[in-house]
Amino acid sequence: MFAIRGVIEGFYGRPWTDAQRLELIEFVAARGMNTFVYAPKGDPLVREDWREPYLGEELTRLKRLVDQCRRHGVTFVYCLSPGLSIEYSSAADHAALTAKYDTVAALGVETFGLLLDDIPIDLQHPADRDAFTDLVEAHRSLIGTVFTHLGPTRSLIVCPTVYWGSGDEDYITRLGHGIDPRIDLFWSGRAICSATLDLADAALFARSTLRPVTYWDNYPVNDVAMGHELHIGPYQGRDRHLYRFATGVISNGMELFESSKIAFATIAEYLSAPEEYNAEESWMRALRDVVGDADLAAYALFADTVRSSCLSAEDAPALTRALDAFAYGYRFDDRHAAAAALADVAHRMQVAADHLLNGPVVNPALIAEARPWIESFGIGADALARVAELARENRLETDGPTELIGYLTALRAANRRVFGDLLDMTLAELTAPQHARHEIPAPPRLSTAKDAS
Ligand code: LTM
Repeated sequence: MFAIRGVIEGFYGRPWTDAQRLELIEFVAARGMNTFVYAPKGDPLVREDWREPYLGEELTRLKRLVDQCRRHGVTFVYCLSPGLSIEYSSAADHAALTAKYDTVAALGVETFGLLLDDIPIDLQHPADRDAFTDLVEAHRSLIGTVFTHLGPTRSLIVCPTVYWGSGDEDYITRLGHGIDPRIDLFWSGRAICSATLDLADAALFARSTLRPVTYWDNYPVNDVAMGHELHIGPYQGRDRHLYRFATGVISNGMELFESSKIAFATIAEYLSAPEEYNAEESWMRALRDVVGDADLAAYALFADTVRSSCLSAEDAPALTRALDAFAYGYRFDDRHAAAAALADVAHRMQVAADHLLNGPVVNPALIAEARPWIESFGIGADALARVAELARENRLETDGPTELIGYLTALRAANRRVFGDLLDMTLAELTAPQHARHEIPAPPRLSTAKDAS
């Protein structure tokens, strides 16, 4: 198993509530994870206003999280992200930074993060340009100061500014060679959101930086340009032997707290037993775990059409097969049988959408978060039912363009990535003659890792 198994609240957007964090710590601990990294980009005391001290209620809130972690055997990692404004050569800034760590250390925290991601790569302060040749030198100096200050009984993990890529870039290599080998480094793999985490990359990273990688895995996070995606698909593409080359994996969550639990539950299984891990089987267990037995069939049907993410090349596998069969049957075989089979698929989807949207459901918070995607799923189901009906009545070519255009327009306007490109392409083809007469917004596409930075 991996030594470090956990979750990072490290996304842009509205941070989780304290009640959610307390629940999360219990949730992940019960599933074998052992680390919670506190690093919300939207908490001003962590990033924008990192110099501001913790006072009163803010400190009490943090203490509750620390205590919850202790109760559940989870390591609480407290992070600061000073890189937007810090003057690397300033003694006053060093004092502000270490004082803030000291306040948190007084709560019993022993593991700290210094996050230097998403900051300017050029030194901004004139004094820093005089003091250091470049960012690497400034970072080596700052990391050394913090590590020395924390002392030998505390641990430090750093997120470098170049936290993805080949693993042997000049910045990361020089950084690794210039900091104490006991300091851990986060890395997100080949890309910001990496389709695969590979042994060869991990080995190269270790050789370049003189330490094994600690993965900051940007899944299921869906912030910034990924907001139209809902990352509830299987956790896959991670080598089953990665634990031999990496200290661990920390999964970056979505602002959508309940939905993130699906990923966390299946990631917890991978991290505890990577060699036995089966992505699809684990995913089903995670769905059952979070969704509940009563709604599993409906939610699983929906979730199978919402697989799009950096991890998945498949958008909606079951529906892809159904539409392939329909297209073949309609054109080359028994047209009415093809229409009947598609009508059956569409009906099951309509029933599932109706059940999820109109309840009652076991986990209402989960369904509330996913509602916009489930609504698009419902529109898609209705569109497919109409396709089947038109096909049965031999009107698909004649009336399809006018009768189906509304569904396509509604799906594009909703801008929620359901069915990947599959249904959009199907409806666009069936309605092609109507396009000139309607202003149809461009379809939402899968965001790229670059979009997400
Ligand atoms: O991934 C890292 C190290 N930093 C940020 C995250 O805070 C953000 O959540 C992800 C996904 O957008 N990308 C980043 O660059």
